[in-house]
Amino acid sequence: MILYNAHLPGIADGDTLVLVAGKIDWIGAMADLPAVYDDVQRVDLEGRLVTPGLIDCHTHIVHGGNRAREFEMRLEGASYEEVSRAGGGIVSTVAATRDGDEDSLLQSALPRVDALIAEGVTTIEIKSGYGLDRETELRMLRVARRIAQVRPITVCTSFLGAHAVPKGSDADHYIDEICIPALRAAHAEGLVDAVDGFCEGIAFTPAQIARVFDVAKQLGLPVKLHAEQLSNLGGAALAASYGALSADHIEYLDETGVRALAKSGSVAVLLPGAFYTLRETQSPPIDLLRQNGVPMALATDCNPGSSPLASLLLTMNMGATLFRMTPSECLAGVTAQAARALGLSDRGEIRTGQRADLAIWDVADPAELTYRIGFNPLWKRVFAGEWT
Ligand code: DI6
Ligand code: FE
Repeated sequence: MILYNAHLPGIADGDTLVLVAGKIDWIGAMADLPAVYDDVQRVDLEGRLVTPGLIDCHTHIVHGGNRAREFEMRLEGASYEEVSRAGGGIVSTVAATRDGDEDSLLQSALPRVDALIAEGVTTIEIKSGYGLDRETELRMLRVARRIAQVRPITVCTSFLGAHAVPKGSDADHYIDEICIPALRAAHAEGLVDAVDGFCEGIAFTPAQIARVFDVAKQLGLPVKLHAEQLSNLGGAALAASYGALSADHIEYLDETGVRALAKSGSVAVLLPGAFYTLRETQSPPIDLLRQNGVPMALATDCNPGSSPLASLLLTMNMGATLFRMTPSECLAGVTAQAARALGLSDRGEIRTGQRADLAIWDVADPAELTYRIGFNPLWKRVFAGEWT
């Protein structure tokens, strides 16, 4: 397929893309189109903006139930940590997720997935972490894989067994006797693309996370970490020492942590939806990340508690307004940098050889994607060269 009359920012004189066998085969000016493409079907984009398909690199989109009641408690003044210590929070979603079978978890996740797709998302990451037992952790990951069968998107899975300590359990016992064996079982079933954890006072210590990461390393799986969200336990530096794909949240990250990420080449995944929902006041160290050349991605963190957000466009707006990221950083944060956070080198950029996952927008200036609130200017999507 030939897409001509396209607005391709940053590509000098380029107004045409040729897609062949699911990939970008040629980019340039229509006037220079090589004759080999003479018979290929053409579509006039009438000047519309073309970006890579958007990538949501951090979601908990598969989960049972909702936490609207907890939302009300927080409006009445309870903090996220207080709710969590009172038996609400993550462990209440665990009960609802254990109750759901594969089909019901799939049916409840799909409307959220479809909301992302409607805004041009073509790749999403999905974590386990609301099972906290072997059976439910694996079920969540199977549902994540099924999403990629019933929708045209790519799904990358992360095993997040180390998300919370289940009610009545001891954290060390849980890590060694439940979480790590579940990781091995999920890996054996081909369900795991990466391994994640939650390093925090209300979750796991760096030493406990390190035990999970050691197993990930043995299995040849990349790691990432929820780090420095509510306090600084040195989680990002720990993740960096394992060559992590990313450190996520990182509101409380200090300069030592930023340097560690720069050295390991890990991506800083910023989650303004959680910052907004929890009314956090400590912003991630954006200037330090910039100065140290740490790539910044943005993601929804779509989950029922701290970020009930299913819009990557709104996430971009929040990245700008709450974190003062520039609109071009926001766009790179949901394309090239998000791809990097997932270890995917075949997508996220408009470049020859890349997978033809594209979003086509009815806007003149790419900054419009970040600036409007609650408005979706998507015109069409292309998944691996196919219109939808
Ligand atoms: N941090 C988060 O933002 C999500 N998990 C985590 O470790 C929130 C999960 C939840 O509140 O259900
Ligand atoms: Fe998260």
